[in-house]
Amino acid sequence: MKTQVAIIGGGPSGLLLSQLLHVRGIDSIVLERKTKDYVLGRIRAGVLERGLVGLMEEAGCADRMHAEGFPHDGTLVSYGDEMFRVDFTKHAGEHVMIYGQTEVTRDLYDAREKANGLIEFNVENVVIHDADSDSPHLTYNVDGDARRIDCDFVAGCDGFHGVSRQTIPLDVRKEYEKLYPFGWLGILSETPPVNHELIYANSERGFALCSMRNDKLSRYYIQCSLSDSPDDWTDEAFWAELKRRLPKEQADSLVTGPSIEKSIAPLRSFVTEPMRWGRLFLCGDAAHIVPPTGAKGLNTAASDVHYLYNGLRDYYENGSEAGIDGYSEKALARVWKAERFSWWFSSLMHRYPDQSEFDIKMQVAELEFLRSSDAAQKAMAENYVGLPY
Ligand code: RFL
Ligand code: PHB
Repeated sequence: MKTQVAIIGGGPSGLLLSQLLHVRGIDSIVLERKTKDYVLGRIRAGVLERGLVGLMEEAGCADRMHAEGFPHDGTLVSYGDEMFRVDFTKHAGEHVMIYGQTEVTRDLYDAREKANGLIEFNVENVVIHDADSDSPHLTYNVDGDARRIDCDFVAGCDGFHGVSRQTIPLDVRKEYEKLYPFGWLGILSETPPVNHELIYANSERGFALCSMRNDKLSRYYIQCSLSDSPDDWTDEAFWAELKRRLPKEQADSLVTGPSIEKSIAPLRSFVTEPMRWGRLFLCGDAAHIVPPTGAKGLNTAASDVHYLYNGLRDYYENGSEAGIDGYSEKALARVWKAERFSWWFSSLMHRYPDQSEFDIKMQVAELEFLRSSDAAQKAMAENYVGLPY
């Protein structure tokens, strides 16, 4: 087979890129290791920046998001029984959109199918060949069948555990990583959210987050030990622990119910440089990971897609290589700012095993500064709604 852009990974980055290219008449094929149901079964992001909403609009996939999503103008931050609000509209002139990654992905799959876009599922052994030449190709297997795609460019949208990043030689690639000594235990439950906006809670028992997907579906997280397994946590134990970490008023009004999903995610900050090697371009989690505090993962994947899509457009429409040549530098400049924000917000909100009493005083002082300073709230709001592309 032959295509202009071969895309490895049928997660949100790969599908969004494929659909945006399609709108501009640029042909692509998406290769996905899992099934569509598996990809849609992963419960992940819930907060979308304006930039991602704009890309979904440009891709022609935003109707359901605008009908069913919930714009949020601010968020709540609590510590102990204290709570304050950071107003995004007032401080940054923008809101964020509450709409699950699952729904974004579903809308993109629907659009690709409607356009007869080719997505190969259950692919195995994807290998990228000659990425540093002008004519790269991919080989892979489906049901034991050996296949090949010749292409102009390869987009590595295959997440943290994919093959694309590993294809860049070690003497070219530099990786930066920070691991956090805790994880997030998350549950989804068919209960009304405790509050109409998100609550990020710093408590002496550890971090908690109250989020949602819609007015009947809640998403809650608590900081947990890395050695915990979801099976260690009954629903009752989860709800009891969450209540202990919220201000009393919120704990008292929390509606509990059976969980319909329960999982643990480790927290990691990770960046690989460069994000381009020859005709291979890394996008999204394939190139970087942020801890979820601040909801930057999917949104940073989207900004990569924006830069790559525009670079490829420039190449095919104007014959210019300037956009693709500048891709890695431009994408990384924004990636590092999202890394900083996620690291800062994680450091502010969690309990660390080796934290001293002094460290805890510093967290409280910073939370009180954030509560009382317009300048500090503006800095947080600007980052939370998303820095400009
Ligand atoms: P994905 O979603 O991992 O998709 C990559 C796809 O590539 C496939 N794949 C391969 N296909 C073919 N061949 C191979 N060799 C392959 N190897 C892998 C995989 O099966 C998969 O389908 O990466 P992508 O598209 O870059 O998207 C990134 C986002 O998924 C991620 O950044 C966010 O989910 C992070 N995240 C959040 N981001 C936000 O912006 N806002 C949030 O509120 C937010 N909350 C979260 C999150 C991530 C979480 N977890 C579990 C990590 C909450 C959680 C709990
Ligand atoms: C979510 O709803 O899953 C979510 C929201 C905000 C975050 C992380 C995750 O910072």
